[in-house]
Amino acid sequence: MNNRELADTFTLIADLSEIKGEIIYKTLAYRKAAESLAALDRDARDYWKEGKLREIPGVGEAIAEKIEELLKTGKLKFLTQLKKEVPPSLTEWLKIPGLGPKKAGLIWKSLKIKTLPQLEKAARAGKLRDLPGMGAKSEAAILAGIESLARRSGRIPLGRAYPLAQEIAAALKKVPGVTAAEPAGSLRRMRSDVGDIDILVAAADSKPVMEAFTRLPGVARILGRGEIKSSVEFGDGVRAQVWVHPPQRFGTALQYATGSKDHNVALRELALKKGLSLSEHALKRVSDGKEILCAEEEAVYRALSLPWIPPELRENRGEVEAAIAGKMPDLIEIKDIVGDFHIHTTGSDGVLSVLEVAKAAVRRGRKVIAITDHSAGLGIAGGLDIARHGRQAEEIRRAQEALGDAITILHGSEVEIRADGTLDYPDEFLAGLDLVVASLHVGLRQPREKVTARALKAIRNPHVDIIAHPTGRLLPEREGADLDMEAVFAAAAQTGVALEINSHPSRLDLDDPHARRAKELGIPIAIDTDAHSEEDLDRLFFGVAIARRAWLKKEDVINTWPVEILLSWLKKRT
Ligand code: DGT
Ligand code: CA
Ligand code: ZN
Repeated sequence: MNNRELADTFTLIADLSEIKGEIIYKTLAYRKAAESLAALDRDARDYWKEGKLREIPGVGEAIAEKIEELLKTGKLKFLTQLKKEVPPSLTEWLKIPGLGPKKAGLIWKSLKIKTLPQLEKAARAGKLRDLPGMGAKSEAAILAGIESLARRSGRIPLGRAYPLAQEIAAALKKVPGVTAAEPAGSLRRMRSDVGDIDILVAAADSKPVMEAFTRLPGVARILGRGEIKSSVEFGDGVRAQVWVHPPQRFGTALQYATGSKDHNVALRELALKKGLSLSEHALKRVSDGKEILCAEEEAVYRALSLPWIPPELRENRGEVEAAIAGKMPDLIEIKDIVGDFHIHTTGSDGVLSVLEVAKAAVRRGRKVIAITDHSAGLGIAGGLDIARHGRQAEEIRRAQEALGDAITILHGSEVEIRADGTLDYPDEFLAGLDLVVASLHVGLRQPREKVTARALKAIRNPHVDIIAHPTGRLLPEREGADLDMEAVFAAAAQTGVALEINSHPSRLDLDDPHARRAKELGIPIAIDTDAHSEEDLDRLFFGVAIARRAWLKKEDVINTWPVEILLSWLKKRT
């Protein structure tokens, strides 16, 4: 443990003790110790070795013993016990402006809740105002605090960051002397949201690159400018940084900057076992200090006797082990996709007619699509009632005739799961449709049992083929419903319904951990665009990226199946 980690540990002890209701002078002592550890000029470990821990300001006998235990074992029995008494998730609450440990403790003990979403829910439901010493005013202040916290966390949806990163890279590629410019970081790993944009540039001379980078259109502030690295902030608060490395070292630099940090740590450990040290600049033989330069990223992995690992997998979720074992999954690619089963037209809230959207799909190589306009109950989207749905059949028939065997157009529906758990159309009607997508748009904030029961009911309806955007989350601001996902997965595995990865960058729902779990359970996955316009069809790219992060292969995804196989699957599902 270093000084920073020691300091964080004592701050945590102070926070938890204070929430627990410990007397104030004790918690103050922990805070004082944390402060002096953070400000210490030398390693606390040196003080310990010299037997001088108690010379650190604010460190008395009890705290010195705790530091010693932490340095010796990396753990602290006292803290383990404390965490059993006070849920550590409560410390999240302390980041909310206007919510201190005393109030946090009161809310936790009286309402038996312990997470931030639970707190937000309780505040919205007006359950905080009646607690002793609170009122409607402090409840509103807590809600406002939660909202400002969410704004401050400031992660950027991939859908905003990705195009910007491509523009930056393209602009930097044009700078004389630049041989490569590639996005790295979480964006290259295709996380659904990113903290900032990292760009790697290969050039012998960094000056013109930094010059061009800091003058990019839209740059509002230059946060730092150096020879290797510069960072800027755009007008909307998005931050980007660029690293410049010599071309012969670009491979190691790109590998490093792509991360994730945990993946890099795993690689470094593997390198050490092979007598190599790996840094962002080079691989180095530990025995004689000789550098092995890698101009390409593949060379870094090759030097460690590994195949190149796709960036989407680099989260240290088993990819290094799989690479060592020669078991890298053959990940799904966008070219594998032949179908799109969630598409809107002017029948509800889309902007294209059936014929227009079908032609646009043909241009993108799709062989089969389902037209799934909203059902009538979703008033906001001008859904189809049964009579209008019937008239749409005629429009589909004409479009099919016009396009011949270029594409198969299925007539489906995106049927609303109502707040009471029933579907918007009766079963007899659903039975006659080619394909049924069911989704939750309303009542997303219902309690866990209720909203889960609604999802399960739809999953168990034999006419439903796909559950769209299962959690209902909206990036960046709206969390999904409080679903019991294991129950959802168990029901889906049982009925064979497909769960969707919705490709819209503001959804990307299922997310990758959920999609991976679903695959493990043998649940078919759909990757759909939920297109409302032509450009939405191109967003499939994001859905496929999430699928790759979930380790999905071609065969796991129903949109890759040949049309006949898909049709026979649908037929079996009634
Ligand atoms: P973000 O921006 O929060 O979405 O996440 P990343 O993964 O882009 O992380 P960022 O921007 O802090 O750093 C970019 C990359 O730099 C990261 O993916 C891996 C590398 N990196 C950063 N810090 C460390 C570190 O402490 N150790 C190692 N091995 N790599 C690091
Ligand atoms: Ca980043
Ligand atoms: Zn939709």
